[in-house]
Amino acid sequence: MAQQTLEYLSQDQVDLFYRDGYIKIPGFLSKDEADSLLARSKQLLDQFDPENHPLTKFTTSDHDHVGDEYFLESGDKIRYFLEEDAVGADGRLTRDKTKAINKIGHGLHLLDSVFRKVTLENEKLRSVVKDLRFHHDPVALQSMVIFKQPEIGGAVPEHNDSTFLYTSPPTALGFWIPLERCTPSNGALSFLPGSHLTAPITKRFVRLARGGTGFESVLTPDSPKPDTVSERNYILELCEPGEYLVLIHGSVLHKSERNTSFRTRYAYTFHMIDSPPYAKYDEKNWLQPTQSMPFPKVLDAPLKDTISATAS
Ligand SMILES: O=C(O)CCC(=O)C(=O)O
Repeated sequence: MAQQTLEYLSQDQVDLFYRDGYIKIPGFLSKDEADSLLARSKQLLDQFDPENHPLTKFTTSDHDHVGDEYFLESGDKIRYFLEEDAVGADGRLTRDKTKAINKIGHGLHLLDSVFRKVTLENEKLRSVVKDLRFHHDPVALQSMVIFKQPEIGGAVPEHNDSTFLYTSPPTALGFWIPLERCTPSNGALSFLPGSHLTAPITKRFVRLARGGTGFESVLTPDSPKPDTVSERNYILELCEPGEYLVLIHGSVLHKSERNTSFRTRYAYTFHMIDSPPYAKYDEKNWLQPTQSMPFPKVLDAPLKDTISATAS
């Protein structure tokens, strides 16, 4: 492929992304933009009405996932998901509502003007997408604020995003923006660099025919052997609010630990996938586009040459 003219990223940044499977882009948001996302996140928390909530819990662990309608139909809505430890045996919140929410999702990028501006109405973001050439014709399919509440903010176990947003071939790409300081004790993200090249997608998160959700194997006899590396040299990425936009390859392994501190750790994240004919997104995925709200395209026109989302 001929060397392209880059609009925002440097060639070193693009190369680093494809080498490590993630990259931190410094200074992507202005302080005002980061502050407005944080302020809007707090407003949304204040608007939460616990009395009219099914008290849904969310976890990315390997156990059967929450599969209720409140979760499954949240793609084109702004819905609130609670920390597991924030609900008592009596089904009532064990703490103030603003300290009980694990995340808000999954249609912020479409429905909320503050998040929409940073996600879909952002020329800089389009330039990053074009420079990366990970997708031909990307769509933004989900967005969320992740809260990591003090003392109870649950760990997000090791995973890759293409397991949860599966296309054939895998094309998920994550965008993650810290809205508050991320420290070793409040659940900063950590990554296994290069794992997108060695750890195949082995399973996908699906809607089950009997209702609810679960995991299904995507291994075939031709699949590369699962990663057998026993030593996991995870890199912990500490950061200040709004300091970075982190781009996360859909196959790179990453995780975050429980928030054991007294401080919150808010982050805004959204994901893109490629669209047909470059990638197939099927009806097994938990998140489904609706007629009134299809997944929005990110670029005005598809890109011709891509480096490839499917390098792993
Ligand atoms: O924000 C976090 O702690 C986890 C985020 C993450 O793993 C993801 O968005 O895939």
